[in-house]
Amino acid sequence: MRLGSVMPSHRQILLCAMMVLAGATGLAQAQTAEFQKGSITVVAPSAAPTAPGQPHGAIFIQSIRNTGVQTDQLIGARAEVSKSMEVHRMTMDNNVMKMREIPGIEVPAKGEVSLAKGSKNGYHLMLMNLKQPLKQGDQFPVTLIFKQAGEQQITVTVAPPKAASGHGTHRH
Ligand SMILES: [Cu+2]
Repeated sequence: MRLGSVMPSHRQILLCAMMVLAGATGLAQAQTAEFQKGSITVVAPSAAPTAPGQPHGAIFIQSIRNTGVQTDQLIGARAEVSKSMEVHRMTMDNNVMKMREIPGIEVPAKGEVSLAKGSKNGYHLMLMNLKQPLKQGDQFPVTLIFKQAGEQQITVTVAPPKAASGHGTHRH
């Protein structure tokens, strides 16, 4: 029936328009991005916007889940936007924030680890020597390297990271 075939397409157009609107206002980002490969799922990776001239950028990840029975380890990463990437841990030492490169972050079997901003463990990834500033709303590909699972492609969105608790400015 003619009416029956017209109605759904109108609904599809409306849905499309709503999705475009949501994207334009940033509401689409409210949906949690997940990147799954094998037993590893990377949830909501984001990078903090950087000011012009700021040499390094930080990447935070809400959580990395491991559904496997074997403990894995995030041992490195790379991205086109920076010369190199480092796995970092931030610690508070007499109210002074320090960060250093660490060999890896354990992702427990049947468990998860958080690299969220402000999480107690202080884990994050560092984009060393950015080729250009990171602007809010930009997205860029990153390759994570796991000891067991191998390489995993994710898309990182530049957005002010949701802090679990205030940790002040991120400095080197
Ligand atoms: Cu760092």
